[in-house]
Amino acid sequence: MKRTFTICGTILMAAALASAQEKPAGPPHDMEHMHHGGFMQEGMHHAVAKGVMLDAKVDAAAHTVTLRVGPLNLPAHTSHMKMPQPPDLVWEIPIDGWLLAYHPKLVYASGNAVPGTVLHHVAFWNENRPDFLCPNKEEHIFGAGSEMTDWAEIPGYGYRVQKGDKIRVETMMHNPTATSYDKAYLEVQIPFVDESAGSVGKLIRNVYPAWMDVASCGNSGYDLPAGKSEKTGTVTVKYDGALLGVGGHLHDYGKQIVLEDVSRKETVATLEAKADAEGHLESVPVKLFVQEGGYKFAKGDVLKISATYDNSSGKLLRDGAMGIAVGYFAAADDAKLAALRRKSAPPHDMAGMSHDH
Ligand SMILES: [Cu+2]
Repeated sequence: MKRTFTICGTILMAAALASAQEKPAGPPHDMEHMHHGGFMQEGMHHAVAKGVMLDAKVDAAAHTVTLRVGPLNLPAHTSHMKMPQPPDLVWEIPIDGWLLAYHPKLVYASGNAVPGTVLHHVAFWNENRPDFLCPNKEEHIFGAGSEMTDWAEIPGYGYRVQKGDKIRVETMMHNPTATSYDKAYLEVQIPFVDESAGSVGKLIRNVYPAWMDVASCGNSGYDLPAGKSEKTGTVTVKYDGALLGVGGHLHDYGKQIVLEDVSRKETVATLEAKADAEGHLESVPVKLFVQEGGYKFAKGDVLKISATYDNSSGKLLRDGAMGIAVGYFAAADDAKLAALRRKSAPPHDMAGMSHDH
């Protein structure tokens, strides 16, 4: 089936930050193309890596599932365009309950670590739910880039899942290093609560990932001009609720991401990126509002997102930038957000996403 976007992402929460990206995956009705998990970026197909599987191991006693994508063969000095990429893989949720956190790492079969820098991005999409801010997209429940952002648990909160939900796992690798890595695995550890185990014992409130993008509800990637630049976008909140925290996703040369509630004339967060001397992005901070019960949003509030860059490369970088504020949202009336669920995956020909790249 057609995959409408790919992500290069990372989120945040409690010392985690955010990152994400989605791109149109190809022309509409390009079923064959996507069925084989190919991506299309800048008009090129990625070759598909052979023999890459998704393995899910549930440790019922530890209430943790470990997902493993691999084996991945990663020759040195290979861009994400040249690297054969894993196909989209689907993890079928085995429980009714909540996912609490996401802990990504790269390892060999032996368990030895592989540097995170070979991960271009990984993204998890819930095919059974639309995004609550941008319903033309699927709900993007987890993302990480080379910084291997850890999505820590927020005590008292979790992401509601139902048995049989289909989580599409999109993985893109590259290897900018001089070392080849062979038979590596991407591992994501996910602590969960199983409702039927009868041991919930505490109230878990539902949270929803909120991706607030300078591209509004469109394709996240954009061309980065040389020198200083700023891009802004808006998105309208459709539900009363509270943002529990917010991080940001930028690419190299990114300086700052600002989230404002223009209806209230308030700045929600100003996040200053950290970068090295060459402008390579190192991190974007996370601002938490959990203590004060979250930053309140009202239905109808218009959020403005601004990303500033200073591209010192001296040239325009095609599709080189993204600017996304990423947070967790808790609705005042959870029933409304819970109801966004749908029985099956969308036709993947979703409005607004059919433009090609
Ligand atoms: Cu990105």
